[in-house]
Amino acid sequence: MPGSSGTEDRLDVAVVGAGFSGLYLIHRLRKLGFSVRAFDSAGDIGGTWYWNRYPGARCDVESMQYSYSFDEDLQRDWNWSERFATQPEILAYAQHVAERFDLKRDIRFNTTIAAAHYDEAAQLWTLMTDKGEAIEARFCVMATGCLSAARDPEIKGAARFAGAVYRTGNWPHEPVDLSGKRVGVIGTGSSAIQAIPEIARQAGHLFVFQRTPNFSVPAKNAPLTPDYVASWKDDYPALRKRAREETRSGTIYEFAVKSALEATPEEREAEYQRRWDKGGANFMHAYTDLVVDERASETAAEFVRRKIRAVVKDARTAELLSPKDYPIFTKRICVDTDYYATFNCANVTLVDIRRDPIQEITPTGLRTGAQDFDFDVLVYATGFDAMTGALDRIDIRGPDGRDLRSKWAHGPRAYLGLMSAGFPNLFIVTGPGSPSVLSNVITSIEQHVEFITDCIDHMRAKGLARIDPAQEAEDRWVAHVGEVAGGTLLPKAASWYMGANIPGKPRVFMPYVGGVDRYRRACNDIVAKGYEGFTFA
Ligand code: N01
Repeated sequence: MPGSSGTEDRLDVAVVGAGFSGLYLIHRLRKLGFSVRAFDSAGDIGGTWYWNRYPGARCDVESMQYSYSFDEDLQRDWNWSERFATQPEILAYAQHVAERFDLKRDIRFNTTIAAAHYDEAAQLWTLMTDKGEAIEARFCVMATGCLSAARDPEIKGAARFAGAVYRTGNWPHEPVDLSGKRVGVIGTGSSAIQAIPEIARQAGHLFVFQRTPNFSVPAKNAPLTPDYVASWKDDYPALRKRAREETRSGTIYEFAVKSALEATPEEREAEYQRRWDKGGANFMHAYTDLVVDERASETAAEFVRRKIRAVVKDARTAELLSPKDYPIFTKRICVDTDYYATFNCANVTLVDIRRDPIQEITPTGLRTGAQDFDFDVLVYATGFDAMTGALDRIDIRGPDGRDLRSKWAHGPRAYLGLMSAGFPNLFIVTGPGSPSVLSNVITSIEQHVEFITDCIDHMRAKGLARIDPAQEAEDRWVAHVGEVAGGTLLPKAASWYMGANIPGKPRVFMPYVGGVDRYRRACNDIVAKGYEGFTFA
């Protein structure tokens, strides 16, 4: 590749990313005897949990399930303190894993991979860092994450703001003191919904600029009790197996057995209330038809709207916070602590930028059509170029020079979300077309890492140098992903699942809605049939 200023050792596998995918890849590949190195732009491990350090950042999957299951001693030894772990605790867990398995010696930090080109004759990927170094590897695995390309919206005047600017998706590592400050937050997605109550506690005044309200359920977070921990640890292998093989989400919830429309209004009310009181995303599993039937979904949506009206004292603010133009659960459900109640605080103002859009950012705040807002600190909680963004930032080229960006210009195309035809020996962990963001992502990561590493091992055993999905297998899978999504309400929302949050991004439903159980069976079946749909050389 032109511009190269030196070559590292030739690796069996180069891994891009040192989050939960990258860490497990290193561990597994090393155990199989392959040479592997991971590269990450960050200064340390953790991926998403390295960058998203905003106040209030936590996982919305329960700690006992949001962790690796591949090593029984690891899962028994680690002790989570709360039902929903904080970002620092999850990062401490990742550090523990890295130390326990001595993973950091095979990671290069502060290293951004800018390009990856495949040389057919040499059967090698050459990865180019942003500093112009080249790394050669037989296989390249993109462990780049689904929500890792944070984005600032393009708003006129943004560069002129004279105060401090922070981003939830790339929060400073040093403490940020917001006490007494006037703060403006743009965005009301999961990140903002977690950050807003915490920021409101410190700020002199907080302006929340909301374009689209989100549905949020209470976390009811609490310290874990020894009994609850024991109920998991005593049966961890079986419970993990169940989560992997028998659930759609890779997480054990109380799964519904009945349609919302078959239940009486009184039964529904009691069931929604029971789940609301228990807290967390378990709420969305109350009935079987909540993501497939709009009338069923509306019963859950109206329950949440009534809760908002009951909590938020100002009726106009309550109405603004109540989503009405998309079915509940078609955007990722948010899980909060005190979000709606925060709008009762005298120092918090909700600004409806749907009706009165932001015109520009000014040196002292921002201006909508009707009003000027002055603040000292601006927080972008404006989300990510999800699922494809991190890959799009790398110049990935196959043997014929064709780049992945052009191939995916009308939407991502990948067989099982794992490989894209025309890009041999290039794997993607939790790529578009896999359950990924619709699941407990660590469950999905483990399954993908195991598939990929087993495949590379299989190739070594059979003396095979090159794997590429067949175009027709990929086309069939992409059509299947679309069909399954089309059978649900999910494509009805302008969500990041659909690419709708990025101007100009094709509107394609990207994750696989079929469930991790069904997806895993499909993968296993394909392997059992000699990697059906893949071509080897
Ligand atoms: O991002 P989002 P996020 N002008 O895209 C608004 C995971 N996550 O970082 O909807 C004004 O959801 C945008 O408005 P609209 C989780 O999967 C998990 O919050 O486009 N506003 C929206 O309100 C989640 O779904 C956890 O109208 C603009 C917000 O910014 C995913 O990450 C915690 C705008 C973006 O919301 C992403 O969540 C946090 C503009 N130009 C995140 N552009 C947990 O595990 C965007 N917005 C708990």
